[in-house]
Amino acid sequence: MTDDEKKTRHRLGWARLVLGAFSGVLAGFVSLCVAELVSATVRPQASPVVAVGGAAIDRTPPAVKDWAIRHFGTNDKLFLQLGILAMLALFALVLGIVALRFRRTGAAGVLLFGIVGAVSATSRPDSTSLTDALPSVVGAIAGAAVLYVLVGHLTRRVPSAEPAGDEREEAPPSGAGWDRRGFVIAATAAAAASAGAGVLGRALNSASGQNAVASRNKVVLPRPTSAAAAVPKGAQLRIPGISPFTTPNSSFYRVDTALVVPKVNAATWQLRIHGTGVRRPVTLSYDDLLRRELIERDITLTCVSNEVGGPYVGNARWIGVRLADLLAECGVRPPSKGGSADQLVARSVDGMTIGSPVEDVMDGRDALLALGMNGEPLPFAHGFPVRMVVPGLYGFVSACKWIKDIELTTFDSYDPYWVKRGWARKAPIKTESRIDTPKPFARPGAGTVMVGGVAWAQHRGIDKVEVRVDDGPWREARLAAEDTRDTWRQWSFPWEAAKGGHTLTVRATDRTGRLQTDKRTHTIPDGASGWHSVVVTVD
Ligand SMILES: Nc1nc2c(c(=O)[nH]1)N[C@H]1C(S)=C(S)[C@@H](COP(=O)(O)O)O[C@H]1N2
Ligand SMILES: [Mo]
Repeated sequence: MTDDEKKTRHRLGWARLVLGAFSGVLAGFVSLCVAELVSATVRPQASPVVAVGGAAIDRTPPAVKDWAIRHFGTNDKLFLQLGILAMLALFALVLGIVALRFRRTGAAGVLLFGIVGAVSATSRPDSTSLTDALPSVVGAIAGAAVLYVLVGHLTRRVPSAEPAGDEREEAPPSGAGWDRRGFVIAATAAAAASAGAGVLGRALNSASGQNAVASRNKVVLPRPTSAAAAVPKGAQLRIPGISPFTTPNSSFYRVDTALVVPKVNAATWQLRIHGTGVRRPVTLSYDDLLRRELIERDITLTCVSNEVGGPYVGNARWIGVRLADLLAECGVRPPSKGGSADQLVARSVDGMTIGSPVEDVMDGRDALLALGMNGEPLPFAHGFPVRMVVPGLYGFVSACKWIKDIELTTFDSYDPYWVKRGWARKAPIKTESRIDTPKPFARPGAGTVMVGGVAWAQHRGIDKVEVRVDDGPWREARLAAEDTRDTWRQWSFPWEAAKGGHTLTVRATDRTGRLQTDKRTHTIPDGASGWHSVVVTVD
């Protein structure tokens, strides 16, 4: 062989390797597209990336989840899915190369991924049918077939002008041994057909949510029997950069484990109330709830994953049914009145379970089965058609979205979703305060700088907020008017700022006289504590 011939062979060897890898990735793409189409006949949540992502979320250690929320915020799910896709692409690429040498093994590898997807899909808590395995299985079979065929074209023995010696090899190293035309045709056909299937699947999946969208559009929320008083004028301070007293739905934080927001049709939705000590179990429809007395309340919701100074807190005007009344009608009594159940477990359509103390829900506070949020039916992302809201408890122990079932039980006999993952069984809101303005590392000019923010201690109320500059004395901030003790409270503090670097710190005292603790804790297991500080440079 001449040097030139050697170089050509080397190049063609590399080309085949690249094409093998490409075949693997294409097979992966085919699998996902076909799975998407099949999922449209099952349910969108059964598609493999969603299923594997969901399974990953369920198994993520709290510390990693916390890290992800801290770094990616509400985009954490997007990054999770991109991560899964990147991993899949990498494995598919390797399988393609493996298939060049071991054609059957490569194809079998694709099937193995189908099994991973199928197991993930059927083991999700909201999976009720083995048909959830279908998208992954059918997709994997299609992908395996495509890889088998494509690699066949790359390794085919075609009559060549080369010396007879080369023909013994299954996969000749030289380019003369592969079927270029066949490969290009097969790859193009596979790519086009599966892209079509993928687009069709996406379209069908989004169409399946249309009934739910239509049912939401039809909702007219009746006027509440007990309306919330107008928010006092003085509750909203006019300070640029402060969180608005009422958080608009569009900017209300969202924290949940759902990779696909459940689209529930209100017309067919039902809520069952049953369990220990429920003398008259009921099943209610959306219309049943609409016909009941509705109350309207301002309630501030907080996530236990909120770091000191973090964004996962918002205040909304909710409309809903008083949960305590409904429970009483079912014959439920709180433990203090001899009831046998001390835990209320809410279940959602997506398999979430959230446990609240029956005592808290029935102690007279405005625990709601909420239907409306800030004047409209609940947005899908915030739990349409119905969710729970309980003033004074973190969301993970009270605020079940897309609720479909309420079971009365005991704390001893059942651990809900987050408790199984190391979070606390009971989690009342910790008294907290936050500086909204100035922002960290801001550079305000010397002179009067308006410092402002919010403080919350739902169901106890905020009594006092104090601000400290550097190591100076604590000085009382001006409190905005209180709406109710279930809502947060704005505060402001005019600071005579001198040039240089300064640290501003805030702390609140709640209505029970308790000062917000300076003890820094992690969010796990029952919420972060500590004082919020902001470092600024005054120019
Ligand atoms: N079905 C369901 N409900 C859920 C959750 C969830 O993951 N799934 N997360 C809970 C948590 S941890 C919080 S803080 C609140 C957040 O409600 P939001 O997204 O409307 O702000 O919903 C709660 N309800
Ligand atoms: Mo939360």
